Amino acid sequence: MAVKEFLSTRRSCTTCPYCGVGCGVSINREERAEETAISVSGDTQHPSNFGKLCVKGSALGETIDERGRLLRPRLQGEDCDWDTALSFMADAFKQVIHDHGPDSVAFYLSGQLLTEDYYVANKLMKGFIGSANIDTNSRLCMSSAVVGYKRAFGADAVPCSYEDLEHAELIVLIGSNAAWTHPILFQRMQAGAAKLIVIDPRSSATSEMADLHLAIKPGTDAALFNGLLRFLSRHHYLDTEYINKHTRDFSGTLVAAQDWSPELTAATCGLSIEELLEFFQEFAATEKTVSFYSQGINQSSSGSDKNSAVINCHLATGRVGKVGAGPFSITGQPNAMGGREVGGLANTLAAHMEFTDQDIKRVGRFWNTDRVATKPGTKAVDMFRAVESGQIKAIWVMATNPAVSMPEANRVTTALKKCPLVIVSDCIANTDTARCADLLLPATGWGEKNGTVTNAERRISRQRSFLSPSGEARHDWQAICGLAQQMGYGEHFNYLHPADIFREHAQLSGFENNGSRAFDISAFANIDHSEYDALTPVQWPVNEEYPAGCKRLFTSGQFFTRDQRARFTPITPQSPQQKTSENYPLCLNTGRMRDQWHTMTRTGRVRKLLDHSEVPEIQINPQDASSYRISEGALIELCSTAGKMIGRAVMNGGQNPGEVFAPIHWSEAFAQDAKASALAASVVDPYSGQPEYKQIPIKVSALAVKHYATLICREDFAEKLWDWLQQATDSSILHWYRVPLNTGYRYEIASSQPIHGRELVSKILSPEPRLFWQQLATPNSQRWIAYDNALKILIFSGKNWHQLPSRSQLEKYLDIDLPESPAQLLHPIKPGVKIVCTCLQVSRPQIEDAIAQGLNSVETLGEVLGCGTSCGSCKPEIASIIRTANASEKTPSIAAPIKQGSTEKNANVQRSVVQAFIPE
Ligand SMILES: Nc1nc2c(c(=O)[nH]1)N[C@H]1C(S)=C(S)[C@@H](COP(=O)(O)OP(=O)(O)OC[C@H]3O[C@@H](n4cnc5c(=O)[nH]c(N)nc54)[C@H](O)[C@@H]3O)O[C@H]1N2
Ligand SMILES: Nc1nc2c(c(=O)[nH]1)N[C@H]1C(S)=C(S)[C@@H](COP(=O)(O)OP(=O)(O)OC[C@H]3O[C@@H](n4cnc5c(=O)[nH]c(N)nc54)[C@H](O)[C@@H]3O)O[C@H]1N2
Ligand code: SF4
Ligand SMILES: [Mo]
Repeated sequence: MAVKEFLSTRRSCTTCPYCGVGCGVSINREERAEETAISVSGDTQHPSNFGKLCVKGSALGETIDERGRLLRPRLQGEDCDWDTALSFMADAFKQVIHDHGPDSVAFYLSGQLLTEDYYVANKLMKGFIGSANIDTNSRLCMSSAVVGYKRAFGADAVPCSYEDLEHAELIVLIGSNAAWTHPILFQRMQAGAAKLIVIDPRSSATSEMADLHLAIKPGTDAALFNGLLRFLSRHHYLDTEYINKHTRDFSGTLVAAQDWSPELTAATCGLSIEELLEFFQEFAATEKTVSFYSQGINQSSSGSDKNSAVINCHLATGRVGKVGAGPFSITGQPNAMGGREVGGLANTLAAHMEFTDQDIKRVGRFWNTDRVATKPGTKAVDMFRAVESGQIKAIWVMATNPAVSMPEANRVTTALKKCPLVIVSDCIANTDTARCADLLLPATGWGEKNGTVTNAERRISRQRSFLSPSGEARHDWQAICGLAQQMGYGEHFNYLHPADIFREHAQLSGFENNGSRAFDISAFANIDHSEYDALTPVQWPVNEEYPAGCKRLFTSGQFFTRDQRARFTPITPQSPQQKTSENYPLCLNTGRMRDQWHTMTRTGRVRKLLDHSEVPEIQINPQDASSYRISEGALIELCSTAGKMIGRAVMNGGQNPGEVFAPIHWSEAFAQDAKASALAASVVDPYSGQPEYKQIPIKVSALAVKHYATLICREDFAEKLWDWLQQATDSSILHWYRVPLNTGYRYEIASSQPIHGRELVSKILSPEPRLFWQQLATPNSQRWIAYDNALKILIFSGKNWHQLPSRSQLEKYLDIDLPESPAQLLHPIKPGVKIVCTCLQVSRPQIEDAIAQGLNSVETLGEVLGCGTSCGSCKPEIASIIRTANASEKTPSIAAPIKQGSTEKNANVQRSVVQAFIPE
């Protein structure tokens, strides 16, 4: 990737901005011909990844160009300068607060902010505006885990280290698809010797690699762990000494679990007694057990209790704070943990302090303010409800895309559009949330930002800037301090560098702490700029007791409760609040794909990351598909009480009948009606406020598509086409999605009417630019090409999706010189293929061929084809293809591979006359 202004001289070390693994990234500057280029590789010195990167991390270099970036502030749709933006904002905030009080304003933040951004945002809202209406997308992600830890340990503190995954003899993955979502950690697990047990209703890349997969009924994890607790007690696996010495409330908790016999538990969870007992035995007998859990239990209307149910089993066996053992909640975002440290959640104050009189006064003393908020603010779902009802009149959304990711996403979008003042800070211009903004503020992105993040094992690492800001983008902390200054709080926000903020954050963590709060990095209370620049990754606490950081917490069995004992929590398992019914008979599970990050604002720009899955693929059991008359690859519509979503059906025998899986990544910026969160009702856990995203009752039907079209075009037409499609003036368009290419876009359109390419384009581009058109008609398809001195638009339409040409081949036409006879480009092309290894572009058919020739292991396939030898993220999928191939030698497979592209080679194509249109 060629870059303009590279800040450091040669090599620079930073941290990946995606998942909570927090891999170290090494940036190398290379001088090539007349340009500076950078290359990205894993930082071999970083203790989280030791030089490895997954596919998303490896593609970071392709996300840093300016295409699609928001480059200057925009007020009511017009560019403006920062002074105008900040004074507009300050005046509006002051006016709203004056008229309606501090709780009429809100900040909605993100686990993708740096700690320094987060710290000043929290200080401004809770310390000076005087409201706690500041919440974050971590509410959707980690808040049930926070409740679980606080209940048990008296602090939001993760006991384990990544190293424990290597020391463990058993790893129980509960509601985690780590092979895709925490790939480098998953590789570390596999490098160790631990047995893997996966608890997940569906088969995933992770369960493919497991020794035992418990495909439980959705939402039944609490019953499973209550059953385990009872089993541990009945079969004398309790660590009674630990329970007596270091915990409280055990007997009541055991009583609550008494009814959960293996029979009842197995029936509730939909498991056989044998598999249930196998899990119980393994857990009971393996001292070194790590439970590794994530959204499968967090995103639940009883997520807090599910977290507690898991932790109960660890306390009961004394498996906390020991090498290779512990309850390990795994954070999703790169700085979810940092947000929890500074007080990004509406119900905590700052530096692990709460809304108690003592803490409110303490924070007030430290910040030198008498305006500290005195009560918790609104949690995310309530916050957007308050925006809807008009209680909140001004909201600043930063580094998150709630119009896509919140439950009832369409309702949230409408609420934002209605809200008198919406400010959105993002590095990308055209997000669904940005389109609701009155004021858009350009933020620096990864590579430009400078600060710290804390990963899932409490490890603080530096994100370092190696590029100058794009356009007029500013760091988020600068924008926040800019507002604070204009609002009259300047002396409290006069930081010159993120190191100044980090130092204050470290001082607050140690302020009147005396061992009472887990989060303590007071060893950095005097850190200067050069020490901050040189900071190496370190796990908190970092204080007098642990000057070099601390790997494992609670090793002495002492916790942050008043009596230093951990607490058991009695659990009564609850079923999901959203229940299937006659009208909504299927249970929708939503989650992540391997190569995309959330709402795709960054990963969606990298062409090769779309190869793995370029459209929302909805996984459905073949039995369900046949009862709803859905065929492989058909466009289907999912409807819930809250909304609808469209995607492409993928038959998957690893998906239980009655259950459907949809990816969360697509937004209006990429496809029509493709937001999974539009389907989720705003049902939340009563303690954490985290939404129930994993069990959404839906119905499904096939779209009545009569015609399909593939359209390749250059950038200049793409945006107009997008605007037109978004306004949906043509009711015959049933669905569209777009794929960003290197030099343009590809659109896929499904319609209830025949699609005439030239007419379609003339509707959109009026007046139509002077282009030359040529058309080719075959029995199965209509094709058009438009060009001047280069190819501008290419359209293939037809009745059968499978008969449209290879998209990847078509895309290449944008990068070649126009042939002398442009109509040549209308001729048939070979079918497209599914890419499995994104790094080395190895396709599924290539792998299948090689297996047929006798290469029967991931390693040998890697040696011959190269697949899986770069980042390794695709290895579970390769293993699964080998298994499918081996199984299909015996029986026909139910999980049919996805077929793309045409079978035109065999079709009897009769060419009709090529007509040339030349505009007057
Ligand atoms: N590639 C990629 N990686 C990511 C992200 C991304 O966007 N893309 N996002 C990051 C973020 S922010 C997060 S929070 C993490 C999330 O990481 P994960 O939690 O691993 O990801 P999900 O796909 O949301 O869900 C995990 C699994 O929970 C299962 N599940 C659903 N219902 C239940 C249930 O009732 N019980 C159990 N036991 N399991 C259930 C789902 O089938 C799914 O396989 O990923 C992080 N990593
Ligand atoms: N149905 C369903 N919905 C879900 C989930 C689910 O499993 N199912 N998972 C939930 C979870 S766990 C999460 S974490 C959320 C994620 O959902 P979001 O947070 O809404 O998704 P992102 O795409 O990560 O949004 C981040 C935005 O910040 C921008 N950005 C990136 N870096 C910066 C920066 O430094 N500064 C600024 N100002 N902007 C920046 C990006 O361009 C992007 O627009 O989705 C939640 N929603
Ligand atoms: S596992 Fe991948 S996405 Fe996560 S931090 Fe490492 S490189 Fe980034
Ligand atoms: Mo998340």
